[in-house]
Amino acid sequence: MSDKPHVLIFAPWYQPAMRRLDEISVTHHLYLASDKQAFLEEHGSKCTSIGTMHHCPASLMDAVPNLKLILNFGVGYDGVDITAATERGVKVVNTPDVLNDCVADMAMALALAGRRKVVQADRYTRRGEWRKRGDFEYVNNFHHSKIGILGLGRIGLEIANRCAAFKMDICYHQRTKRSDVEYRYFSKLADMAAAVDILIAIIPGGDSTKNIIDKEIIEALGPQGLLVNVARGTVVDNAALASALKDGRLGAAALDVFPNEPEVPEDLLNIEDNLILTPHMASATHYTRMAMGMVLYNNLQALQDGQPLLTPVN
Ligand code: NAP
Ligand code: 8YV
Repeated sequence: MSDKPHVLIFAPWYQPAMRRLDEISVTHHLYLASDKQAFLEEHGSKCTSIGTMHHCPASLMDAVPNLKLILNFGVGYDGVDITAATERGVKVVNTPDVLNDCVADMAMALALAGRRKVVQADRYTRRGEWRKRGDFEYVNNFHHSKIGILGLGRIGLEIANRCAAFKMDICYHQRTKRSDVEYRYFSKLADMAAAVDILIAIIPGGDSTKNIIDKEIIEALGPQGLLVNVARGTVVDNAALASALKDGRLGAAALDVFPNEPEVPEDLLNIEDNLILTPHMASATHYTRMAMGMVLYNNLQALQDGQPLLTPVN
């Protein structure tokens, strides 16, 4: 009989990385089951790990009585009930660092496209507007902009590195001032929003950051301002955002994340002129997704070998 650990897959991730996982484990794909209850009754007790992306409720942990480890494909784990896991003696691991460059690249792509209206200009050209109406509208510089990074953590620092190459004036807000960087620190998000041209959100989701970018912050950013959200959909009050974009109280926005994915709020979908939307793809390159998968693979192997976990969250 195989001594491979059994892993209950709640949400599957990048297929080539899933296939690597199959080398060292037996995977049970709950999301494919039509009768989830019956599937859990049949396979739950033999599984010692759950594989997921961002979400794992306490009820699922209870359906896996021999659970030791939750493998979270992503650095953000706001939907994993960490308290419930800890209470049950279950460890959670995530995938930090290996995606920093990739997510920072996407943040810059959205900021650059948002500021220079690249997507809107593409539509303008394809629709024959250039011929009919002449030159596309004039926009603001990207280089030399004032940029505010909300969350100067692992990914935020990589965004700052890229902004430096664009000769930007870089500042940041988070709860703790860093002692290892020279960038200007704002202890109040509203003050930073009022001072910058571009605000990039790259903080964790969850209750402590819910709607942290509210009407006040959006209006402080103002009619020439650009908001980029590559954090979590929950960090922005999206109704306030849609309203401000429609009547020009905010210049533009570019969003990679939404509160209830893959749903996108209807009032955002209807805004084209000053809003760019992407489907939560900031880490979605082959290389990075494989690297994320390998972090989980190595954690599972460590558990099997009785070695310390590599990226524990709790
Ligand atoms: P990290 O290294 O932990 O950095 C997060 C930063 O946010 C920290 O510097 C922290 O500083 C700050 N922060 C936390 N809570 C805050 C609050 N309430 N108010 C203000 N600042 C706060 O995390 P990371 O690896 O850079 O990842 C950040 C997040 O990006 C993830 O949690 C995830 O949600 C998101 N993400 C999205 C994608 C995507 O595909 N779009 C990909 C990867 C990650 P303080 O503790 O000092 O406040
Ligand atoms: C996702 C992310 O993991 O790491 C995170 O927190 O949001 C992304 O890298 C990825 O989209 C798979 O859900």
